[in-house]
Amino acid sequence: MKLNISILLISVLLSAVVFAQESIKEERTKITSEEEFERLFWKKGGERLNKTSGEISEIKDIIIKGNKIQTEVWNYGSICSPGALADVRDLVWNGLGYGYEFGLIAGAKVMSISGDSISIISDSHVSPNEGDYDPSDVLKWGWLPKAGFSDPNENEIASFTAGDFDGDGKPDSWPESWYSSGAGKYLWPAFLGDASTAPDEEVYFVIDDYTNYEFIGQYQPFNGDATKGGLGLDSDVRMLQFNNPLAEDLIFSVYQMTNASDKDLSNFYMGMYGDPHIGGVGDTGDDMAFFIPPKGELANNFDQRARSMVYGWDLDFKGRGGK
Ligand SMILES: [Ca+2]
Ligand SMILES: [Ca+2]
Ligand SMILES: [Ca+2]
Repeated sequence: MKLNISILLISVLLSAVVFAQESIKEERTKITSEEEFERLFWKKGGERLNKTSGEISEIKDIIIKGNKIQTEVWNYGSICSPGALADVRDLVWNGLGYGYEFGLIAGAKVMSISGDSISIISDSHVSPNEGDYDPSDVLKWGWLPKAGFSDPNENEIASFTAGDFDGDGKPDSWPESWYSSGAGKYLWPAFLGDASTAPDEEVYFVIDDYTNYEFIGQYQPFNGDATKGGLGLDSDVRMLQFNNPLAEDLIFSVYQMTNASDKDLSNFYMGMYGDPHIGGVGDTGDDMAFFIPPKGELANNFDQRARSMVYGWDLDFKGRGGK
């Protein structure tokens, strides 16, 4: 099976304090038909995107605040980044910072050209001394954003609530290609469609792992093409926020990943790593974490719906400076 699509839904649960929500939200129209989606994005999944590789020049970020969580998102798979949020853009932990970095990781065991079994892993770590980079620490050997999913003249990732500050009818961070001549306006490629459950904020971007050249001499995902490395993975990425009281302290990260390569991937894993930094810089020594397994002795004390979950906490329930 060449096409290997998997969807990962991760909830990041953070306790929160109320902050002022921006009350002005422009009315937006979303794509609701399969035909319109395919016109703008070609066919879902498959080989639509593998012509171009992700690029360093496409790296952008955005601060999202669609509910009680305000955080920074980078368009190569990371939520937060080392040192970027610090105590500035954080309204959850009372000025202590709450995220060093969260991000996407995917890997597979494949057969090399010489017949050896090798494991290739693509990560989104921002810092060269934590993630995979080329020897000069410049090119990310992992996830990078593809061009075409935001306005090339804007610094922000496209988001559902993006402003139209120049008044030209196009939300400023959206790419020109999202204009629908049939609808006579720009349409948001909504994940959930135009339903009552539509999120209050949504960001959308597309990434690939083609610049992961660590094993390019031993494994080429696209036959005869040594310019593309990694596993040959494309992924649509969405971050969703709902202002509903049931979900106001959650961010949903949805990755729709496609094996766009010429080869099968039979031994494949994907997931998310995270460093929640609970209590802020200087109080990370007592950050704790646990995984509640789906069943067994360690799961018995937990409600069924709480299982298969990773969570973190601060050991003494106090952050830096006693906060
Ligand atoms: Ca505009
Ligand atoms: Ca701590
Ligand atoms: Ca502490």
